[in-house]
Amino acid sequence: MAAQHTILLVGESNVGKTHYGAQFLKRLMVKACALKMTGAPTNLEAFTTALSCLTEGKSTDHTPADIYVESVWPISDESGRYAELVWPDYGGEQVRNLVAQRRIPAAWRDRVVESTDWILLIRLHSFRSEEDLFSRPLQSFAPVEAYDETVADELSDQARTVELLQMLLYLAQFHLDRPLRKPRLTILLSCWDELGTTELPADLLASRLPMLWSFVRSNWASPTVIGLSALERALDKTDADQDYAIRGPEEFGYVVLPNGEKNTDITLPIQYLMADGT
Ligand SMILES: Nc1nc2c(ncn2[C@@H]2O[C@H](COP(=O)(O)OP(=O)(O)OP(=O)(O)O)[C@@H](O)[C@H]2O)c(=O)[nH]1
Ligand SMILES: [Mg+2]
Repeated sequence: MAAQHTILLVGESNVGKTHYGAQFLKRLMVKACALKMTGAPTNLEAFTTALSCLTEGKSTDHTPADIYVESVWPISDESGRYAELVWPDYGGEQVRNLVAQRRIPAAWRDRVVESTDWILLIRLHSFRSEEDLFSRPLQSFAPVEAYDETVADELSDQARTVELLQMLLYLAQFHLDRPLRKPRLTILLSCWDELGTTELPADLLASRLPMLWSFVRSNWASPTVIGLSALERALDKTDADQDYAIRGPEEFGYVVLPNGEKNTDITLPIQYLMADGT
């Protein structure tokens, strides 16, 4: 029987959700990964534009803010486990609005409750890391001078991400008296190629976003942090990358596994979730 893996793929605008979805699908279609497509995928429309742009060596557009679509891909892994992967694509503003408006649309609540696995995409390169308690020594906080209300009202990117997880956990009504095993949490540090680092993904997250990392580790039994470069390099919307056009987009992209090993199979984060049972 096919286990259903409904992925709650959470990421704000511009973190790389659409390009990862398209590259993942392309790998499945040309069989360039350990996962196999075992039946007909549905709702591929969400990714067809992205797929044709990538084939030409171009990047695709921002997903409109009001769009939410789910594509269903029947897959199996090398040990014969089956799953139906429900992969969403949507405009990332929706995620930002959840926190900003403190209101959860009913459709998002259902998604949270029904999801089996949570994947959070964070693009560290575009994270603003303001000075806060976690980035400077304590003594530099005193004395308090001018209090700038315009700045004070706005959460830092890091605080907003913690707030988001907090809201999702509350919605799903988990008992947090013990670290969670289900849903599993995978954090993908997207556009890894931009970071130019050799650090382990979890170490990088811990040093760049210590408050988020501490929150995650105290609420999940075994969170996984993986570096993801779905494209391997920056692409332009109009100026085609010849290597892509010649070799095909499936020749590009990699993940950096928790132990630091680089692997070109960008479906590995999902294989891990499948191997862990349902
Ligand atoms: N360098 C690099 N750029 C990437 C990578 N993945 C995506 N990008 C770029 O990042 C930008 C955002 O990617 P999208 O996939 O459109 O992001 P999104 O999360 O779908 O954004 P919304 O649709 O606005 O929610 C695009 O300009 C991509 O070309 C990557 O692995 N490396
Ligand atoms: Mg998108």
